[in-house]
Amino acid sequence: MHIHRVNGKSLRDALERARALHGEDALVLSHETTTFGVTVAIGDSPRKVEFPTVERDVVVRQDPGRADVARRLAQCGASEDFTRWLTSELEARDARGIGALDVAAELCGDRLAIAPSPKVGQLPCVLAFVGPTGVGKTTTLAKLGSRLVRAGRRIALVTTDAQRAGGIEHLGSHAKLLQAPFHVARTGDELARAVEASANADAILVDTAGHSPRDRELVERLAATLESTERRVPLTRYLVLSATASRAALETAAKTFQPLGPDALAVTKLDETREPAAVLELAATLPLAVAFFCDGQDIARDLHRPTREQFADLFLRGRLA
Ligand SMILES: Nc1nc2c(ncn2[C@@H]2O[C@H](COP(=O)(O)OP(=O)(O)O)[C@@H](O)[C@H]2O)c(=O)[nH]1
Ligand SMILES: [Mg+2]
Repeated sequence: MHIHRVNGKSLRDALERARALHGEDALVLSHETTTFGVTVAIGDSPRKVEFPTVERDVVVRQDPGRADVARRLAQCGASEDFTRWLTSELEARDARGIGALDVAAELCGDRLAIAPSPKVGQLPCVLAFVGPTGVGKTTTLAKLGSRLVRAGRRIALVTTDAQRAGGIEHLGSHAKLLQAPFHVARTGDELARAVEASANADAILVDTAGHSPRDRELVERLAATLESTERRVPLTRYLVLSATASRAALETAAKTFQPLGPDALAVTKLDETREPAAVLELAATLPLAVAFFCDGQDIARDLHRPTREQFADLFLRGRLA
């Protein structure tokens, strides 16, 4: 693409001269006010672009760099509020042209709070995974278990998901693969006993049954169970949410599991969507830091500690780089 600069007394004047000189297909890249008037930067582009008029086109006001950011946000399913916030921040920073994307990435990255790594210390720490059904609680637990084992940690696995058919077997099969002790805890007392029996483990990973928003009672019971465990040993509650869930479902889940007092978020299924903005925006607004990003079913590979760059990539490219 060739870039040409065209001057005019005003923006309208510069645009009209640019159109006369370079035709209807020319792309307006940026404009700036100088002491002599207005200069517009024009690119010869093979693409057919609508030539913006001064009165109506946001592209002129925003510049193509900002328009590109807005288009990327729309593609990843960002809300109007978020898009408005980000583009107004770009405007406030006078970020334009090819620089706009870099500034947008920085602004998105700044919205991520990163939870600390699981504190594996002197006492066995308990790491519990809670959340709606089918979001990937058991899988994420197994991924973290696999990572801890590879780091030379001793782990024990406990499931409280004993009512549902297959709940025990699912975690049990992971325990077998990881060669880790495995306990089933149907009550708070049984969970306490499982924790006591795992005194020589560095980390005790606790799986829970998924709850629907209507299961308030079950959530409260689970909250009480985890609370009684926390009185004995350090406990971290990970709220697991799927990137494929709708904005409404995510908000409901956050509300439903709020009484459990989650400490951090694990975001799963980032490989299954190109529109992860709903879960990202929720992560950016909840007072909860993100502990893990998951992007696949491979237990040994698809668990990542989040970075600001990844968070920005998800907003601006729809996927982990
Ligand atoms: N593509 C993909 N699938 C996942 C991911 N995490 C979990 N799953 C799959 O989602 C399904 C439900 O996972 P599961 O761990 O049983 O969910 P739970 O009901 O919350 O325990 C299984 O088929 C998992 O393999 C992920 O990050 N990406
Ligand atoms: Mg499960």
